[in-house]
Amino acid sequence: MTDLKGALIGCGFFAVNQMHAWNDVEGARIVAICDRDPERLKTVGDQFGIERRYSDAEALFSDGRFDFVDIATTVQSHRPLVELAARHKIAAICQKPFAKSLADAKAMVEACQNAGIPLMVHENFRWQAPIQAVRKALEENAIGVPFWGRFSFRSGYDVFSGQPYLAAQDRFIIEDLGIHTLDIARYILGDVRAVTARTKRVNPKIKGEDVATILLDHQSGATSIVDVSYVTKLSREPFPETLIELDGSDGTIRLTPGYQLEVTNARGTHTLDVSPKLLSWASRPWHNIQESVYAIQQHWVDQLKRGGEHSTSGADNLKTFALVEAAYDSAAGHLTVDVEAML
Ligand code: NAD
Ligand code: 89V
Repeated sequence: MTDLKGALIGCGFFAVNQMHAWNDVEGARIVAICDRDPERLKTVGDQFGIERRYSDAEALFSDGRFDFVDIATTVQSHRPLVELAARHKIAAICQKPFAKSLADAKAMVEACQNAGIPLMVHENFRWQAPIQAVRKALEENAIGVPFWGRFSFRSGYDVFSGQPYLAAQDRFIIEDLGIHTLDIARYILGDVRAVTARTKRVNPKIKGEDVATILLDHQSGATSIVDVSYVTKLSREPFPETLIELDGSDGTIRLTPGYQLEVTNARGTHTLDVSPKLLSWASRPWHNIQESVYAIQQHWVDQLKRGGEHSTSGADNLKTFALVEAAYDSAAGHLTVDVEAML
């Protein structure tokens, strides 16, 4: 079968990982790129040998000759670009955060459904090797029925050096990072009924919140805590590891720093090294995220070819995005938010 042809829009900080991953993915290649910043367009075009270059997305779509689009711009442009893809009936991947609001996200899903095109949100964290290993242990019934969980990302890493725009956003850690952690919580313990959250800004140099503690009531009856911080200075900086604790009817799972998976049950305690691979183009400590970029992009191609639903389809991601909005509403009003009523 011939390779699917892709076009990538947004040649910024993170898109370089996506371009490297497209080189590794089987069954697809990038044939055109677009960025309104000429320097970024040139840098990425030269680095990856892409000749078809556009400064305007409308011109890219008018020229066509590609099967899917990979939207790697920041959130402000996600809705117009996804709707542009829908108008041209081109299958689309859209980076997280999917949209500025749940209303926008719902409109984007509807536009793609009406156009009959697949839409996947690039929500890659659930594709990290350690997260997949936790899910596998649960599926193998290693701890029985889980009734409690904690999904924790606490770091002092200077995330603003690579992504300076994050310091200027009214909403920061839940919208940018917590969105991944909330998605992992859903992926591991299932959909959520209600959210209660508290937030704080500790770093005086940024605009949004950099600490959040979120209590989730899952539909299964399990309870979990998602806690995220970018102002936590530890003896060993764990960025970008998500740590997990799960208690089940027959045992416990702990994903501990250094990518160690500890499973305790009637058979005793077994510890497994679930470290991500260091891909040829990857660099520590980002290799965990970089490997998951490759994994989600391969999944995109595999599901497109077999006509299957994507794990983080637009429709699926509405349920994660609702948790983000619910967390902000809960923190602002000091109330518990009914998530099901939002969907
Ligand atoms: P960036 O600002 O470095 O890059 C965005 C690029 O898009 C810029 O070069 C900009 O000129 C271009 N652009 C914006 N609007 C455009 C438009 N309408 N047409 C053409 N070009 C346009 O941002 P970034 O840090 O690379 O982040 C991009 C997205 O990736 C964000 O949504 C961010 O949240 C997400 N991200 C995801 C992960 C992850 O692990 N999934 C990690 C980092 C960033
Ligand atoms: O996913 C993101 O958008 C990034 C990072 C992984 C650093 O939080 O901001």
